[in-house]
Amino acid sequence: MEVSQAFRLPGTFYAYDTIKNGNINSTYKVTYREPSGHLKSYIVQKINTNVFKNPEEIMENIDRVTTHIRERYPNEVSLHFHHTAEGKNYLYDEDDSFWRVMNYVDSITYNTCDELPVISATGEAFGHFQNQLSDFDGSVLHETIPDFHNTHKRLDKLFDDVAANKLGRNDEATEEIETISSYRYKAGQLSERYMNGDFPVRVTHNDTKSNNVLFDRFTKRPLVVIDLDTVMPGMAMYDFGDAVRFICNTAAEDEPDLRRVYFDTSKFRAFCHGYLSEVKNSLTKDEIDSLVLAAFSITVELASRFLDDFLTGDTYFKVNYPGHNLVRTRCQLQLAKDILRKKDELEWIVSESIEG
Ligand code: GN1
Ligand code: MG
Repeated sequence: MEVSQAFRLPGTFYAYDTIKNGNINSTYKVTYREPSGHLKSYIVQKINTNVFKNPEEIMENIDRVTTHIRERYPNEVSLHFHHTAEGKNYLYDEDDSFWRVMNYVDSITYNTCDELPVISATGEAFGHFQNQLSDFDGSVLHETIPDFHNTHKRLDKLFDDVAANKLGRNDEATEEIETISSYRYKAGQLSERYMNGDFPVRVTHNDTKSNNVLFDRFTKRPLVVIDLDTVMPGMAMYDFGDAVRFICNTAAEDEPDLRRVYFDTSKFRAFCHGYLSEVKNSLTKDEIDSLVLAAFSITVELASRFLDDFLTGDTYFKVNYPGHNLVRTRCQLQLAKDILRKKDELEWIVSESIEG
């Protein structure tokens, strides 16, 4: 492979696998036989430059963040990016695709997980990540996707696209448009308050799905948080919200059978315990009081992003079949509805997690 050669991986090519996680970039595990005979694997990724318009800026951000973490926590597993002969941690190939290569960490990840201790450990991992970056100066970071989790703006954009009805697809999504419209004010509140300076500006991950934590296959303890493409200044509670949106869903993110989609409160309790054990002394009271609303808001936000992509021609998220983005929308809205229904119980679990 030409890309691996450019990154000067030692040895001869042995095998490659496609890693099918993620809706945006393409990821491969590539294995080389080193001159010693030993097999060594790497992660090779092609960045979707339709989504990440300035991939060089992403690599600069990642370089800064991983350097900071490595300096502060030298004994922890960390991400290393390989450099080309020109000293760059990325490569444009002849088709102008953008590639990067990093160390492969032998590990397991969870797309779904019913083991409460693992869920709690996922909470710890994201809480720890927040702490690792608490003394990192976010102002040096490029805003790789402007207004990425500005729910208020995302909703405005959705309703502009609904008004335009460019592809005439509104009719297929009447109910979903109505539901999001009824949630619009509530879901946009936190991002509004953030813009008004009501919450501290934190350095956040912004894509805290559980499969972005690598676990030791034997001890099932977290090793490292990955996918740093969207590390930017943001709200701590949105990282929490995005994580529980993904983990506490009893079904997959794109489950078509809505009867299977619930927000699991036992999983929520497990995640809260892990997460708050790390950050309960560093988050403000306002942030802690907003955790449940953040889970609702980011779920509605993602529903609106899927729906917007459906209405405007499926150009952002990879889709596996026509209507995939509409199915994703329905699933996220079902989840948001269940979060609202269980709000009081979830608030109670948050306060209980702080005490214990
Ligand atoms: C995208 O590609 P992936 O899985 O890392 C998206 C997230 C969404 C997620 C939903 C840059 O992440 O914001 O929450 O899909 N990333 C980007 O599965 O838009
Ligand atoms: Mg991601």
